[in-house]
Amino acid sequence: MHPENMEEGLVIRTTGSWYKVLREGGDTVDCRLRGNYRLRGNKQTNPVAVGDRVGYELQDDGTGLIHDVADRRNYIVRRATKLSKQTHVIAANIDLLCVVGTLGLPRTSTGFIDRLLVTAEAYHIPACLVLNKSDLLVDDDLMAMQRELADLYRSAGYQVLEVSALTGQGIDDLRQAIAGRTVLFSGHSGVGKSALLNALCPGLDLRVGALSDWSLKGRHTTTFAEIHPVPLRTQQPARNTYLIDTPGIKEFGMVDFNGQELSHFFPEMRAVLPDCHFSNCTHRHEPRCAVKAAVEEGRISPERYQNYLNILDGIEDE
Ligand SMILES: Nc1nc2c(ncn2[C@@H]2O[C@H](COP(=O)(O)OP(=O)(O)O)[C@@H](O)[C@H]2O)c(=O)[nH]1
Ligand SMILES: [Mg+2]
Ligand SMILES: [Zn+2]
Repeated sequence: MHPENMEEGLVIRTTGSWYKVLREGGDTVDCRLRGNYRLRGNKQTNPVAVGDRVGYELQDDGTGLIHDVADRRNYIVRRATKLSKQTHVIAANIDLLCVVGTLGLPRTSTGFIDRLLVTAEAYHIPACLVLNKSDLLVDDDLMAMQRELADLYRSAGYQVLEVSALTGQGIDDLRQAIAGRTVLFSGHSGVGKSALLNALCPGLDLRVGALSDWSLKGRHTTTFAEIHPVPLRTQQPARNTYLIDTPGIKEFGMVDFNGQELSHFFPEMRAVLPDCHFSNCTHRHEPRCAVKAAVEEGRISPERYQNYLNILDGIEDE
């Protein structure tokens, strides 16, 4: 190996055995993994994911050979298959998870939002909630509904941004929140993730609304998370912002934690846990439970508590 041919870069796309790696100067190199590269353990099906920083050897034909993958600050996974304990790393080294939801169509449930937020907490990824399609709040009832939803998550400790990709409402605030960071956008298909990315960065030109994730699967096309490096005009000095779209990924995998840990991933519950009488309290029906007391006194939302119980039941069923 010639050390002068070694370079470092950021993986921005993976397709099968090829990895598109962004170099310092802004151009990309197509890389493959060195043949004898070893998987770290066997729990994860893919050794390299978008967001990984890799060291590669530039070869005469212009492609690269990946020699090593830097330790990850964090990463997020989904199950490799529905029932398996093996996981597929969706993306690594994420600064912020934007959970995109809407009261328009397809309406997002708090149950879905909470599953994503819990996953972010479990993987040490800061998260915020983006409520898109605010232009569709055409009557007082809908407006009140969004205000309540926003209040629910603000009181749980999350930043909430009320936006519209269509009218541009709130887009400047969202741009401020993500500037200079690596941001993963997640949410149901159709909530407007691609439209939001386009609104944040005109010129990105992502396809909006055209293909459903289902029809993509129907054509046996596998979709992967992809990083879009974009310059945002808020940034002084100009640094890249890395936007990650996750087409076709419905749910992250809650694979790496157990029921005992779950309440730690609800920030407002975490704050009162030390006051539960039993240190292994599940906050279901144990006496002298500080979480239940906080729900009864209105300090923790009954809806978040119910979602906690639902997720707990799901974990214990496995
Ligand atoms: N009214 C309204 N429609 C939107 C907004 N954002 C996206 N849409 C529409 O919602 C549909 C799905 O958008 P898309 O960005 O493809 O969603 P994705 O599947 O989450 O990437 C498209 O028909 C968009 O035109 C918005 O802020 N307001
Ligand atoms: Mg999309
Ligand atoms: Zn308790």
